[in-house]
Amino acid sequence: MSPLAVIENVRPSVDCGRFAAKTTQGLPTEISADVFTSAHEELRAWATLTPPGGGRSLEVALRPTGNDHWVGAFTPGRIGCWQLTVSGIVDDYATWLRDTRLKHDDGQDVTVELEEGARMVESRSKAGAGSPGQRQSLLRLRDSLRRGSAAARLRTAGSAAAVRLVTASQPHEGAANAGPYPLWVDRERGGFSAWYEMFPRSEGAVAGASGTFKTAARRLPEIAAMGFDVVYLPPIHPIGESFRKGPNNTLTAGSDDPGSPWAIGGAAGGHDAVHPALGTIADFDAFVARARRRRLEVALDFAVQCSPDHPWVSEHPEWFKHRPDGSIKYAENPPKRYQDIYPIDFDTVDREGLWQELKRVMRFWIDHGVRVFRVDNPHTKSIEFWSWLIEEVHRDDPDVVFLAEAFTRPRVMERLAKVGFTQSYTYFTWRNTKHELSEYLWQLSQTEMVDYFRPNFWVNTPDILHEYLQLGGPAAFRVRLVLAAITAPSWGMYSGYELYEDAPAKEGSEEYLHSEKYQHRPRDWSYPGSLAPMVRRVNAIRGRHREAIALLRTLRLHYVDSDSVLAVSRRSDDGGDVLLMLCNLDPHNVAEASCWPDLEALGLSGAKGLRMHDELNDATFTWNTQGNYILLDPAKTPAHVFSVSAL
Ligand code: Z3D
Repeated sequence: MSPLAVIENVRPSVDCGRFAAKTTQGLPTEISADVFTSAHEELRAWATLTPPGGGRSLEVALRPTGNDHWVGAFTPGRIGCWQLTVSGIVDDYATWLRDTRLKHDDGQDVTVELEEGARMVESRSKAGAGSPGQRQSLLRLRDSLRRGSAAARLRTAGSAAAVRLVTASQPHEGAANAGPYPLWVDRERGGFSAWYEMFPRSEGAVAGASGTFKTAARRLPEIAAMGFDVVYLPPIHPIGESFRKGPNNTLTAGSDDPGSPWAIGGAAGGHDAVHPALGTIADFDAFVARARRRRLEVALDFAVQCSPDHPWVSEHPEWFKHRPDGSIKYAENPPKRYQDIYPIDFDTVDREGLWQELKRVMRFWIDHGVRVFRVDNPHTKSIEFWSWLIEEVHRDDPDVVFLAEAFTRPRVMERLAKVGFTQSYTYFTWRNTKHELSEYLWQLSQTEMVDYFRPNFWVNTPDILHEYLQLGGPAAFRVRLVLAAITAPSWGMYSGYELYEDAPAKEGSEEYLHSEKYQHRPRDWSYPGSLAPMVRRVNAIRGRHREAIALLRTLRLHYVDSDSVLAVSRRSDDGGDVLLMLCNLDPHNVAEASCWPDLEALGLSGAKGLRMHDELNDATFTWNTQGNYILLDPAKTPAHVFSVSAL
């Protein structure tokens, strides 16, 4: 009996298979494991992938890369939940062949060994694994292992045809198996997306009057032209009047103030209604249809909370926690206070009723063509609930994408990803130095997080205008644009960014002055110096290098002898497409530096020199394999985005 192989560290997997790992349709997915025995047997290892709903499994051979590590790859075609199993088996024939050759080369007599080989081949023919034809071939091989000189017999035994024949006939009974591990496959948008956030009520707003879905739709062609594929709308539902917030987060609103869209619910309805000022549900459908014609998907906000005027507050008082005096405490996300909304009690006695209603709401919007949801503050709600909801929705609609707006502790953000969120907001906004970015990119791409946590890098949000942007001028906006869009598979931008809006509510605040969260902000998009053309150029680079940008695990950092220049490469699985981005993170000063590209990391080990085509600035350079001089003037361009090839 051969020893049973040991299998460890199967990837992608999450917490030993407790949660599904993630990958994306059409994206080469690496499978790896450590497979070994205590002794020196030759092994074979392979992965079996069972598609969603059963059906024919795929078998992927794994190859050893040294140190008992085995690697293979497959490209999933179907979305949904696959099952991954890794198997390993002692390859008796290969072990026998290797040892017999060694003895023979050493001058030892191998007559008995050759007979052992012949018998092994014979027993394979009896095991009956193959076709009658294969059995015949095995018997012929057996006979030739008994004829001629030892050298000739060993040559026959080691021929490619013989090895293939005997390998195929090996029964799998003695194999060790690890798994199955669930592997969730999303459609492309789950793993590769460019988001644009806009408040529809601002587009076409005039003094005191809201913009509408109709006026907002006029903006869609420009959003599409910038190269975005998701247009995300903050809540579009009726807004409460009780405790409505006024401009600049004041606690009293004037009669013309529209209130925060996240204060959901009023006389006109709740989560399944549209704000009358925006139009009707038919107008919303038309907006979705117009977006689709531009290849834009509409993403809605899923914010589980209620204005005091929401119908649920009177219809389902048990869904809220009441204090001894009968009042309900407003919601918080310390230190932030949301005085205009009530939180929902996910542990209500009517948990079933509440959860089903929330699922119904989501289904309502799915039926209106919405397949992407940005989930508001999920970390202040029940993780169990999200796990349940996402599974329920994915059962019928595996194409629905969930973005978690969780800005909290790492473990909580990771858990939300594990229970099914497709993508997550990140700390990117607060990672501005070379050291911070290097560490963060390393963590997201080179640790096990890459198996389940898909970062979406936002350059700004209505809640986050980072000091870097407040103080850095247009150059800072260009820097963060390139960083987000080139280093992350998914990125996002909140409107106004292209106009370099940088005024904070007050010194030291990350909130915008005159924030659009509390008032209409119609904008003049025709501003001559707008960043829009550069956004378009950067998104176009993404479009030309989809796989390299979507594949986070091949991201690498490269050495540059300057603290203000970051060098990051992105690479397709087969190395056929390689990008190297160099970015001057200092928006105020010219950077002069030298870069030593890590050729092995680029998959270009043997190259004598490199052809560097800068797709951002349309220029071509020749690099050597040592230090290469670069100069980046933030007043002109903060970065090179090179498409790299060997000379
Ligand atoms: C954020 C939301 C907005 C305002 C608050 C207001 C609240 C409710 C927040 C709560 C979650 C999420 C959103 N981070 O904009 O806060 O900023 O002042 O009280 O109306 O809405 O939903 O991005």
